[in-house]
Amino acid sequence: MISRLFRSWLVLALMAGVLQFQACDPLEEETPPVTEEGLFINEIYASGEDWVEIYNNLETSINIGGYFIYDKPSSKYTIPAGTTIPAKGFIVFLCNDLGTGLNTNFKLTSAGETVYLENANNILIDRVEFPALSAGQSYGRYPDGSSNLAISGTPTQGTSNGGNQTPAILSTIREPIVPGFDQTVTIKCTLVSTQGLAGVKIYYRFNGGSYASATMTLQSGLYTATLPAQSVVGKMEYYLEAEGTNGLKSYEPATAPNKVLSYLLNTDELPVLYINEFLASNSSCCPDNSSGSAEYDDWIEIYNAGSVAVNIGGMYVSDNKSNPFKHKIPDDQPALTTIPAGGFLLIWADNQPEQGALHADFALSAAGEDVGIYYIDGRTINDYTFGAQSENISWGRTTNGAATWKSFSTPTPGQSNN
Ligand SMILES: [Ca+2]
Ligand SMILES: [Ca+2]
Ligand SMILES: [Ca+2]
Ligand SMILES: [Ca+2]
Repeated sequence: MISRLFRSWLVLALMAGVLQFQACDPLEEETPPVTEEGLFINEIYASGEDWVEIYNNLETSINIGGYFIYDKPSSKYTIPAGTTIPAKGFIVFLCNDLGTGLNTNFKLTSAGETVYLENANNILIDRVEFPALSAGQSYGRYPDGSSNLAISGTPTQGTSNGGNQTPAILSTIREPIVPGFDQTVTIKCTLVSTQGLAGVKIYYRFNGGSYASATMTLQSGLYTATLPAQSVVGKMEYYLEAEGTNGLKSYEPATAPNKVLSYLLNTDELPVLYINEFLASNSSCCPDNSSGSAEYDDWIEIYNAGSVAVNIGGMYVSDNKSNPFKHKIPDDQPALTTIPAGGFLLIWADNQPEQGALHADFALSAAGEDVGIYYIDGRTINDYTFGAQSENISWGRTTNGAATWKSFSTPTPGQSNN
């Protein structure tokens, strides 16, 4: 059908002698040209309090009332009348769904998308496709209004981006992920770009006090440092700093040292908890009603085989044994997260942590994967690797806490399997 239409169109176009292939290609999604108007989407922040900064590169102020800013052409936000940007100045739109004043009617996704700026005559004047951004990172033009776009570790909301971006830390690895006593710990990181990088440092302290620092050196492509072994119970806190040759610094976590990375060395006896039953493919078994409507979500049942109640707040659940810290159970709602001796607790694996303390930010794969519960320091309390699962049939221990597993055509979420 499409190819027949295309052929008819081609014939008509050739007959008319106006074959402008690029502008008229019916098979391509419409990507209108950008008209140079001296205005630029100059910087974008998309992880948390989202915003878009517009820069006026002209020598005169410009009234952008009636212009449009949007991430979906079907829902454009109209910039209020009278909104002006001074010569060589900036204006910031908060992307928060409010849809009034300098608050747009859309939010941005930290996974990356495209933002558009259009004038009052619906002519596209700028378009920026940004990549995935972590907390504390922005994507912008260096220098302001140029075509050089980069991720920076130092957002400059409403002010000049400067000549160079600050090197941004892309990811951090800890080896081992669950350190033990008398063990050195290696921290590695990668940077978004090493352009304009002066150096990378780690700051660390054990059980409070002031931070010591060490230079991270490039080893096998990763900036690497070793934290000293510890022989006593306590908490190691650390954060990373990347400094640019422009003197600007960025941090991981972005708000360090207010927020830092950490690990615990702990000798608590582990509670006697079991992954007792789970359902990885739910279409009609048992609804999660937390949102007010029935959601057929995956779930995990935990059984407390011990003789005392256990509050799992501050502990972790995960669907990946190599990442025990995947989802932390909130530690401020003990009434929800305490399992009585001999009792059961249901955690929804629904990727909807906003639905409450008993909702994990992962789901279970019906093709099979891991499911586990881990102590506050990451030590394994109990985990299990499962194979392919059937719809609405759970997999559980028989009897509660026992080593044998079987399928349950009548699942018992939050109730005894016996
Ligand atoms: Ca800026
Ligand atoms: Ca849910
Ligand atoms: Ca999963
Ligand atoms: Ca059960």
